[in-house]
Amino acid sequence: MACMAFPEGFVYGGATAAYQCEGETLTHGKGKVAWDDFLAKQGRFSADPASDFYHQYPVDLDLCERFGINGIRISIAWSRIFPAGVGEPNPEGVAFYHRLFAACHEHGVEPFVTLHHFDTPAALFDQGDFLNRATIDAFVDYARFCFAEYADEVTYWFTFNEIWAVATNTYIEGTFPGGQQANLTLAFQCMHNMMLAHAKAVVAYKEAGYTGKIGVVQSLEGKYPFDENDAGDIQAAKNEDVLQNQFILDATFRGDYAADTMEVVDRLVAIAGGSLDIRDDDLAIMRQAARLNDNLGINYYQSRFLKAYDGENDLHHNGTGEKGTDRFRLKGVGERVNKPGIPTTDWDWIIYPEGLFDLLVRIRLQYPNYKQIFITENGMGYKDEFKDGYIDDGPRIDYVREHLMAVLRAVEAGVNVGGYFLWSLMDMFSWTNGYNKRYGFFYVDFETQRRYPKASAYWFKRIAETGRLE
Ligand code: BGP
Repeated sequence: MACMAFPEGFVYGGATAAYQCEGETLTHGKGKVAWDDFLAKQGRFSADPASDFYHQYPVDLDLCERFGINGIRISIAWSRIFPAGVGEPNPEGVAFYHRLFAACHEHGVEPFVTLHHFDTPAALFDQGDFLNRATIDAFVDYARFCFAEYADEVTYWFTFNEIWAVATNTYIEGTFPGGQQANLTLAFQCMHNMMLAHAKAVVAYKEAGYTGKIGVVQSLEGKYPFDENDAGDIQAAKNEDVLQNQFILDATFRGDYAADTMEVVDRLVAIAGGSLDIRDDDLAIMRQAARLNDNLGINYYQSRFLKAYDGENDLHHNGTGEKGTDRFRLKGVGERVNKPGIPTTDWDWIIYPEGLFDLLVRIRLQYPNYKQIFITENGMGYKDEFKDGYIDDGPRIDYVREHLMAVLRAVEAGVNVGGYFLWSLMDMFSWTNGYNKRYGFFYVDFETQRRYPKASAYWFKRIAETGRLE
């Protein structure tokens, strides 16, 4: 096989998120998030102590250093800084992230910091989360505080993680706290309001004269018609593409919504009922931010094949790893189907690296003002087997290799990609799946909190050290 080199300065990273790894969810002055009660009520699993990153971060950063991982995605838990979302900061929380960022630098691991990873403080969540415009202002105040507090420690900022995931899991699939199903209107409104909050934070960052880089992390998927010659399937793919990809990409890079985007949005909102509140003032600040974004984070796991669908809504989330149980059929939007011959994970995620290549090239062509892209998450949920400290995660290695190949092909095609972060650095809590869905380079024994490098960690180390994919 050809030997392919990564660009100069490429970041070889691992990703984490505060609520999924820190533990100490209600201690050290941290305020509640909606997930705390939601998970307790569900009774399936808890995010305490998760991977105990609050205490184990020196161990994890040491592993990064030893395995050539020179970047880490970290999110700040908003409610650790402002327990009620607004008001007085919690000094213990503020100090924790100073210690964490200092340790990153001691180990030569660049922190890429996200301000919001699915964890709006409960006090704000209960008042409508981002559907309530007061949350936008609170977020921008929190962002300003973090920019000032950590200016000397953090160069790479992301405002939000996966605006689409918040919207779909809260208002379409109903798997997140406060979940509703098939409310496309609220999903679009949520995405618009979060993109407005992103824009305001970007403008605040740049106006204050900071010299670091700022952007947003979006979760994108390739959307393909099941039958390329079927007009209904083609339309279904377009519907899903606008819903998940194009609406937020327009918001990110244009600062408004193109006519062909709004044609689909208006049709889907008409099916769902209600109307959208998108104001001229919103678009003015979003257009300003669209010119200022430094980078886009893409989280890519899978693509979808769509068939036309006009039956009743029928949604079931596979949160157990029982293959073949996932269903997503949305009236007037489409039905997600598997394509024969294309592999899926135990959680029914379609493994399709070509989709990543297509998305990267598309962004370069459709949004030529993008500056740099980081693959901020990619990885494979897998039921890793622990055999006396040895974890052979060959399928994960294959998955990552194929996706890195797609990245390198896109780079060759002229796309500026600055780095790749595996989801996840070490095993951690999965929001709707708990602990048997593992993703890490490092196996975590959740009883003892000991870490064990998996085969994929050794494999990735060689890539990070040589800068080449063999
Ligand atoms: C992304 C999230 C992560 C992570 C990952 C894997 O959407 O940003 O937080 O959880 O997906 O998803 P899951 O845990 O549902 O398998």
